[in-house]
Amino acid sequence: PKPCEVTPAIIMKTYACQRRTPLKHHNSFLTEPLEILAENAEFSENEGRSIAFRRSAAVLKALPHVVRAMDELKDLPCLGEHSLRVIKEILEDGTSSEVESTRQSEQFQAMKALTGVFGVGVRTADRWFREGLRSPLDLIHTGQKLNHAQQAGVQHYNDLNTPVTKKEAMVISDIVERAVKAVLPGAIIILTGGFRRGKEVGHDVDFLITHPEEGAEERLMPKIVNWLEEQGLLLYQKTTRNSYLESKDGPARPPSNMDRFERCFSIFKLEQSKMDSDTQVEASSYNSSTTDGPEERHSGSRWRAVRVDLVVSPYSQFAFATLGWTGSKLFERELRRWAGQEKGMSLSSHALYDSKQQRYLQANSEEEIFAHLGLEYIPPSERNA
Ligand code: DCP
Ligand code: MG
Repeated sequence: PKPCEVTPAIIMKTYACQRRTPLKHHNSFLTEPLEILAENAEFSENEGRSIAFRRSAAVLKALPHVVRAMDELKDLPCLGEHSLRVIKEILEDGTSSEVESTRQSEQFQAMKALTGVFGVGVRTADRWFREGLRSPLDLIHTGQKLNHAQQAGVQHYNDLNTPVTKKEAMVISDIVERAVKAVLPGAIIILTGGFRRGKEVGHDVDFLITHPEEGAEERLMPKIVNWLEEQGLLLYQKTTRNSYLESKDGPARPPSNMDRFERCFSIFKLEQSKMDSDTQVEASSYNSSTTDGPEERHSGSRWRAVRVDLVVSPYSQFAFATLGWTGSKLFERELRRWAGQEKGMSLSSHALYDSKQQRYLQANSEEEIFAHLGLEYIPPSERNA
């Protein structure tokens, strides 16, 4: 597809990975409603529809100005009929009736509340919804059978749905750095995910860990986890082993978008200093339905639960892992789509395979991967598609 000219000055490329998308943009009044529809489509497992809304929103995020009229959109890519209808309604009336009725619907609200429990996916939430459950408290009251992750998810529901601040992410960075350096000197740790893109808050904190000596990182996670557990810093953890080497399912692309690194899904117990905890106590009393904690949370809370993802990568895959874990999710998806559809290549968080040359392309940096893909380098702060 050809890029389209909007005004003489603006060229909007088709793929989100060809564009710079800053964190703060001019059209939240349009992108937020479109993302509600995307989320609702995900709740009904309609992936195509959800991606279409997300791509529309991403185009508007990349515009350098506020959209005021429909004719400003006529040459932009990715805006489907349905998205255009929603945008038109918002420009004319200030709101979209479809978006507002979705937002108010019992199903959307229940799915949002139930998938907001750590360890609960769309399938499970939908089954519960059809059984008449509407909230995490309903799970407790009806005595639903929950796995360990979900039990932790219900127990720490309020904390885990309170955005993690940059400051909290930095405190956790220090802890993770201490843990990793204690069990493997010389290891490299980077903060990835939304915080690497410059976000001020996140739903979790993501770290990628490697070591310059290939192989030194093998089976590292259990050691990190032991160290953290000995210090009493973990409320929950589940470690999965690296299955990339053993996997025989072909070049670069695992069956799902999930990668196969050694990984730990965890919930940290984050101690809060006296000063911070005063504001935190106020914040948690503000959340009405409390399911949190064995400890007294409203009077004497000195800690909060925070979701932390740890990923260990071999050094040779580190650039791919860094690119794959920095996001945004749509940016990642668009990178893989670009690689496949435009370049005949297959990109994952482990490797880049060139089907024409029938070989893997090595890279030591994100810049080299963009170059292999024939893309202009986009820094993390501009990957907020
Ligand atoms: N990622 C991905 N596909 C997945 C899971 C993760 O592409 N199925 C990548 C892109 C994400 C990054 O990993 O940006 C981290 O995932 P998060 O869910 O933590 O997303 P963010 O960190 O971007 O946002 P949040 O602030 O919600 O944590
Ligand atoms: Mg994250």
